[in-house]
Amino acid sequence: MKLLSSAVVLFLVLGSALAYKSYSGYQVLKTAPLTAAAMPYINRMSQRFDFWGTPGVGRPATVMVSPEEAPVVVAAFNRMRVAHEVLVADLGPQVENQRAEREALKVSSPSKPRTASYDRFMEFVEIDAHIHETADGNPAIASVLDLGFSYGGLEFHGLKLSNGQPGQKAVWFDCAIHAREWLSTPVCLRIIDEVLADPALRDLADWYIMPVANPDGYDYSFTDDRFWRKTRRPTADANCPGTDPNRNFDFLWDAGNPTDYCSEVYPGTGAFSEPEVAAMGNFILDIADNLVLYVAVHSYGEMILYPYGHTVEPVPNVDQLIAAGTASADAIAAVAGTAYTVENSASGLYFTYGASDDFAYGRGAVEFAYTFELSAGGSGGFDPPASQIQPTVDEVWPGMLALVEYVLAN
Ligand code: 0X9
Ligand code: ZN
Repeated sequence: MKLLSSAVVLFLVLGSALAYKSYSGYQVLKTAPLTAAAMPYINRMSQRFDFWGTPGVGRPATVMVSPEEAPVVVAAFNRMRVAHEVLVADLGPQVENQRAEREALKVSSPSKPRTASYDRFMEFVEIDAHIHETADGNPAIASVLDLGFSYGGLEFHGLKLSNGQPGQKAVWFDCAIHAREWLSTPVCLRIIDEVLADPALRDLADWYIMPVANPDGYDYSFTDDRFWRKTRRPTADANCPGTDPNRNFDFLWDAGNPTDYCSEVYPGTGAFSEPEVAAMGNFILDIADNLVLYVAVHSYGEMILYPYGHTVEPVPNVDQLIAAGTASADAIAAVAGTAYTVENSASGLYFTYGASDDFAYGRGAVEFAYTFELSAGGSGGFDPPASQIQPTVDEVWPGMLALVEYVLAN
């Protein structure tokens, strides 16, 4: 009997290790700071290859390549005179080590967390339980935002924190719409902790917070593939499921997106084709009258990006957007010196269509809309160690607070 159960345990451990995508032989290439002349080319390349972070003029770009892609990308960079170097020669060991570390830290009963954890990355099921417990334990303040179900049948939940006064202005934060950007979720969890603890914050505004805006993708990045970005709904190409939710919003959806199903920025078959994006977008429109601030938390780049992503033409309240963004960046820098830049999403000549911030601003008429790109970490950027969570939330929360205070005072 003992032998049998050991065999079962061994099978399960090996099974889960085998199921996890191996990045053995994958590389991360880093370019020299990009020139404006290189940007049209980088824009096109980014539709086919997995660029990490937001490429921009004057900044190096990083791109992850499989063993098959590496020679193609290297040859293309050489032909286009884009200087580059190998940043990570083999992603495999790091991905595997971090997975093993997570297994070791795993809690025995993930559906029962009392508090948010900042010493490890929480799984979807834990976060969902945490959201429910928070609402159940604080019925006068907290309620579950029920946005239905993800394509894969996970409950699509956020939290509303409010003093209950009707007609209050509202602020919105969503995290992990890109599955692999794990550092973002703890930022949302920290906002929840702070607003729960401080009635004055609830007197400022109603707070809408979605810690995991892409449940299927987030869960899949824990169980199967560390660098999964998109949703999980199948496409017409059986080899390439998933849509980039941040290209699927109903704002300029079809203006310039790729049609390649395998692209990391594949925008879906139509605006709001993804159930999660439709639910979130429609909810934002429902509360848009009261919503004064929309924030999407992503990684990485240490940037506070404001609309629009499809043009470098300044929007009407650009000065206010910059002033509020700068107040936030200053508050972040005051903690540990991390320098976030405040930029127009397209200022690096990296153009996007159908993104959530532009939707909130352009369709929802939410006056202040931003994407925060947090710090990079780990091998090349997208797999920060758990030890980076606490310093990140410690410096970003004051930035979020300064932003909210600025927006509500202006
Ligand atoms: O490209 C994106 O969706 C975001 N960068 S990421 O590396 N996290 O994928 C940036 C979105 C910024 N907003 C717009 N471009 N509208
Ligand atoms: Zn992102």
